[in-house]
Amino acid sequence: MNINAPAPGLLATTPLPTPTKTTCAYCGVGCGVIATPDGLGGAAIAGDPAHPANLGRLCVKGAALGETLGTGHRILHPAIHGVRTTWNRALDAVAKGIRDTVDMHGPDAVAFYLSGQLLTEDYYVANKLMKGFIGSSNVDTNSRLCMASTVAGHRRAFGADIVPNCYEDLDEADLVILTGSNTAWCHPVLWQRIEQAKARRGTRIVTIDPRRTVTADSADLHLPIAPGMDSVLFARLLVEIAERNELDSNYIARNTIGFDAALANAQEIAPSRAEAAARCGVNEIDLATFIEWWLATPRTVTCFSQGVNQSAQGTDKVNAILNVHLASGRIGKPGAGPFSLTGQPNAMGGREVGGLANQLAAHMGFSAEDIDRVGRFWQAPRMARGEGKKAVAMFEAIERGEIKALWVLCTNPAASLPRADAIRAALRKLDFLAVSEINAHADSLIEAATVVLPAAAWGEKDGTVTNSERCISRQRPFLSLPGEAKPDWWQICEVAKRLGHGVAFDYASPATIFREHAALSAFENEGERLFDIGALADLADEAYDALEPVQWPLPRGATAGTKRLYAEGGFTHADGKAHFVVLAPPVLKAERSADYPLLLNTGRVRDQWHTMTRTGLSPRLAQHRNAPFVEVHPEDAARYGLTDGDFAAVSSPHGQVELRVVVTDAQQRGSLFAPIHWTDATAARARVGSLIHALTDPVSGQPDSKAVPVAIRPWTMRAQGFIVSRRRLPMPAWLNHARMTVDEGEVVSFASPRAPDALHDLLSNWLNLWTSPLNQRNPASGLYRSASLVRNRLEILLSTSPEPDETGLAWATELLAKESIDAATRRFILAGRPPSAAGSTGRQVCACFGVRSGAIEEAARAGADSVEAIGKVLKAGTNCGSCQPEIRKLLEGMRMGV
Ligand SMILES: Nc1nc2c(c(=O)[nH]1)N[C@H]1C(S)=C(S)[C@@H](COP(=O)(O)OP(=O)(O)OC[C@H]3O[C@@H](n4cnc5c(=O)[nH]c(N)nc54)[C@H](O)[C@@H]3O)O[C@H]1N2
Ligand SMILES: Nc1nc2c(c(=O)[nH]1)N[C@H]1C(S)=C(S)[C@@H](COP(=O)(O)OP(=O)(O)OC[C@H]3O[C@@H](n4cnc5c(=O)[nH]c(N)nc54)[C@H](O)[C@@H]3O)O[C@H]1N2
Ligand code: SF4
Ligand SMILES: [Mo]
Repeated sequence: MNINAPAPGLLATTPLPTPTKTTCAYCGVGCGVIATPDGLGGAAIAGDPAHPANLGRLCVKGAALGETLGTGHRILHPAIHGVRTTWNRALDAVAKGIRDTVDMHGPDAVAFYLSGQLLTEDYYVANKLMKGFIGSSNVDTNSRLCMASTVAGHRRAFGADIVPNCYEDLDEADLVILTGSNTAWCHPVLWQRIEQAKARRGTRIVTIDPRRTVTADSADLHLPIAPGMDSVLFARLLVEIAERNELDSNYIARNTIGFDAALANAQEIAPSRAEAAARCGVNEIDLATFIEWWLATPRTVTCFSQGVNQSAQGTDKVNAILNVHLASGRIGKPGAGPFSLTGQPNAMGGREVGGLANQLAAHMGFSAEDIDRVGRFWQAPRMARGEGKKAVAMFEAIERGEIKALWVLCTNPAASLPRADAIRAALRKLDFLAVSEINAHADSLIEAATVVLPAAAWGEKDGTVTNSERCISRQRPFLSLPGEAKPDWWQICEVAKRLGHGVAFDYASPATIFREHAALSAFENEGERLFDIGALADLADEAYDALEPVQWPLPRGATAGTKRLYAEGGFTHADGKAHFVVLAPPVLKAERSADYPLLLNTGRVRDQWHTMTRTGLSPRLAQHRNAPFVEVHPEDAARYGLTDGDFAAVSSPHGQVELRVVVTDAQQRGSLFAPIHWTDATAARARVGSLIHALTDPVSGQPDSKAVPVAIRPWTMRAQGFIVSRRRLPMPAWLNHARMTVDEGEVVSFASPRAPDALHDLLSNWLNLWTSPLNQRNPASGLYRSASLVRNRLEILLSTSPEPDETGLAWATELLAKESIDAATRRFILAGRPPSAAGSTGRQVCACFGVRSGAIEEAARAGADSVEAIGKVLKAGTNCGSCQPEIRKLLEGMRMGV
């Protein structure tokens, strides 16, 4: 790619002619994708059968990547204070913002906030600029909210941030423990591998999660652990491994230190099985089963994710898991090891370059020796001397006015950081804020920005990512850059040049950056640092372009990657040993109180990605869960006067949201669950980040976003309704609403404490529907309809009623596709009723083939009583397979008469 070529026209219509192999934009599984551009700015997407992560599989988000391309939502030009400008002026402004701040307040008044969705090359130059040339370590990343506890846990135990195992171990395990991981929804392709192992070799699955997730539903054993108590469970496991003489004493003696102290500590934490079970809130028999299975199964993999990391004692939770694997020598072996499931596509790459504030670069820290080595390698004039501020502390420093200039790339702290409302206010206090972003509707961060820089998106970006199993893969471009968008690495280098560092940032391409990154990993590295990809330091441009997925370490001279580490010891601590870690007493750091009697747990749904700036563009993905919600246990619902389908206000000392209530016994008593995806761009009063406390883990600095004390109360809505529209509508902020993309436009569902007639009047005014001849008011039934047609096609349809009208909504959405609306249909529009509602009832289960629960139930009643049979009749579940667990659950529910 010639980055200095004049910007192409507005539309990305000059595709490369051939199918391009690249890597999925989403999760840390890092699936290989083959994208075939259609010449119109879109592309057909298929799984890459040759990629070791997925062997051709894709989950529904990956399969729908083609629906998220296009440029309608993109930022196409740089802007200063909201006014379009040239790149030159924009970059000058960023350089000036940084320089002025450094001159007046010193380098620590400047910060970068990065993202695990940046490519390694972007990350490398940002980290180099800040830590070697601006002279501060205030570079942190959203990985602080995601993987920081794992990083800290790995470093405490192993001496380096190493994932010792690989995906093949999931195929080869006999017991897979999934703790704090909703794998079926968040790492679906790994889940498919685990399910296949189950079918092939009878692998048992244990889920440890306070909620009975879809993952837990498909497991052989579910331990519904009390929030935060994981360390008690794993401490008890350690004690029983020792008591039953199942320790790997050879491994412990040869390769570790600190076992006796760790065992004594575990005995203190979990002195008896009964006590451990009680503290964890699990049945003692289930705990016994879990322990027996562990003892009986050498091939055990423990996968962990955010239920472990996002905790006030997250690092201890990680080490509790690592302790038992070390004690039984189950590490780095085929089918056996602890396995951190990474969140973002390149969280690992960011960790490799040292993009966290408490690392320097390439797995080096802030020892005098490391600072000197990196300084010489970079020929850096102004090396940072110590750790910088971790994300939460960084934004607190912004609130206090200590950090005055900030550059945010590829993340949205105004939605995803704890205390999101306060973060918004703090961002407005900055003297200077630059935002590199792709989506023009990315909530309000953009409004606060001094300079907005249009970035290259997936499909245009060019570089590398590393997945959960240390596998480096290429992301290759297959679309040209739209408008004036430019890759993040280019933006950073251009600013560096303007700060006077032209020589150090004179990169012709991502390949040039990658070679330097690889060379740094090998620089004066005699094996002290396992992160060594020296073999890639001399890659020619063509070889970089053609780079096949490869797992590090890959030191100079190596011809093949490394699948597993540490089976024979060789740890990265100076003494070569793994260190058992003594844990602090496990307690809930923020308890329930009279004012805030419940704990809010937050996380993900199957078909959306974070703040929905990509997945929100796909009609297929919008169907699975189409509006924000809060899950409540039936007893809590009764206690707080909540009804399924009605609204509730959820509040903490930091904010309030109003969400639709889902009553379910999958939820634990005393806890709530709400998804993180909806922001002010896609909804109103639903940004759960505004409720989250700033409580962090003392070692990793990772916020606890899984157990936040909150209150809940009914929020009475007298009117409900929807707007079906051909184009994106501005919506009033006072109205509780949620948007979803549909094939020919969007649907906004809404609810309000106002009466239906009053609300309908306000909204028809807002939407200019007064003059339309299509107006129907029916005070007796409370049903109000207004529509406008343009050239006989439906433009906007507004429907207000006392109760939600799912059937009417599904039907109205289909009307958008109609070429013309005939007289009969107009009558139906006004009556608010389709001629027949067959086939379109219930929620969408299979996003690939648009199959709803109603159709599945109908087919099941007609005899299709297995997932396979449903697949045969309706095709549901036969493409990406992501919905198979839900189909199974639906069928089981029917069998049990639920
Ligand atoms: N569909 C989808 N997939 C994604 C993403 C997405 O946005 N959407 N994001 C990606 C990213 S960045 C990440 S980090 C991963 C996250 O992947 P996961 O960690 O699997 O997802 P979460 O839903 O955040 O949380 C996992 C589970 O932890 C449980 N949990 C809460 N508290 C505790 C506890 O104290 N102990 C235990 N054992 N469990 C607890 C929650 O109930 C939840 O079911 O997903 C990645 N994949
Ligand atoms: N309460 C609560 N909070 C959480 C979590 C939780 O479970 N609960 N999870 C945490 C976790 S694990 C994570 S990873 C974070 C995620 O939180 P964020 O990182 O804030 O979420 P994203 O929506 O992924 O933000 C990425 C932004 O970058 C833009 N973008 C996409 N591609 C590019 C690109 O190539 N270049 C540039 N410059 N911009 C791009 C997108 O449009 C989007 O606005 O949320 C964290 N916050
Ligand atoms: S599992 Fe799905 S979201 Fe994750 S990388 Fe693979 S296709 Fe993408
Ligand atoms: Mo994440």
